[in-house]
Amino acid sequence: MKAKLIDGKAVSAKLRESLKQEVANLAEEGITPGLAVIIVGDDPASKVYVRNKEKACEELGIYSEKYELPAQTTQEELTELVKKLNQKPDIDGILVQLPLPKHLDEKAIIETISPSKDVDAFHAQNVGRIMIGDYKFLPCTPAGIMELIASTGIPVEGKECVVVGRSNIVGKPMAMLLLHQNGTVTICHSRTKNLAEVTKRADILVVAIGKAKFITADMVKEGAVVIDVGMNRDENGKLCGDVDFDAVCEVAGAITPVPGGVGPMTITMLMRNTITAAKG
Ligand code: L34
Repeated sequence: MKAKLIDGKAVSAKLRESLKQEVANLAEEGITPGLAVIIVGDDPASKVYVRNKEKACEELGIYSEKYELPAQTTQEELTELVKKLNQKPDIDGILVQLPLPKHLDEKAIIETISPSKDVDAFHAQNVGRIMIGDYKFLPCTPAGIMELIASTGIPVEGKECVVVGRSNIVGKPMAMLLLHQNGTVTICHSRTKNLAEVTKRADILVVAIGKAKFITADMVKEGAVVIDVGMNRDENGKLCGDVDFDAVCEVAGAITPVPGGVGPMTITMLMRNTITAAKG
């Protein structure tokens, strides 16, 4: 193996140490950050992610509430719960775990969350703030990826950055954060022509498409930093990313594993955002 492993668990553990200290400092002022997580239905993967969020709260001393709602929950019921949490004084952050069951209007629910408690930074107001570079929260996954890139010591400035995937949750904000750090950014998606040609230009390659082992060694530049946001199961049911890890390791300069890469960082950034929200 040629590539250096970017250890998301280790970077995360280090950041969580300082967040823990921040929570302790807030406690002296009588402030306890509080996070409410809502999960609708029983998608097993979502349950694992939510459980990991709860555990992180416990570890840091953040108060948390979990609302597990049945799959058949109505738009009105979910809206009412979000509105109640918007008013709840001990709750600083509200997170509605996505994806929601098909019959629910995700966009409308997100817009119901008070922007000041929107620790995912998915509300249109927060998205707009990020676009103009005047924000309080960054979306957790892209923010975590910026920390992972920083941990390599490689500056983003002037680099060819290629983001594969254009979701509102990862691809689009990711591109914006790389741009804020003066990267030259290209966003690729399902209609991109000659994808391999574009990805091969990347000094920093971020992949968030949800297709197991989609990025092969021939698509990666020698020495590139490769960030794998994918969370897929391979033919044997084993967790794997969007990048063909074993093969790409022989080409890349640094690479994130799945699991133990982006996932733990997403949760750490959620903790950071909750603390930020609690500070007011
Ligand atoms: N609202 N919905 C909202 N906010 C989010 O930030 C998310 N995301 C994505 C899905 N839906 C969301 C998450 O929380 C993805 N995601 C997430 C969070 C944690 C992990 C993965 C995805 C995680 O803990 N990953 C572990 C492995 C977990 C396992 O064993 O299955 C890891 O080491 O990568």
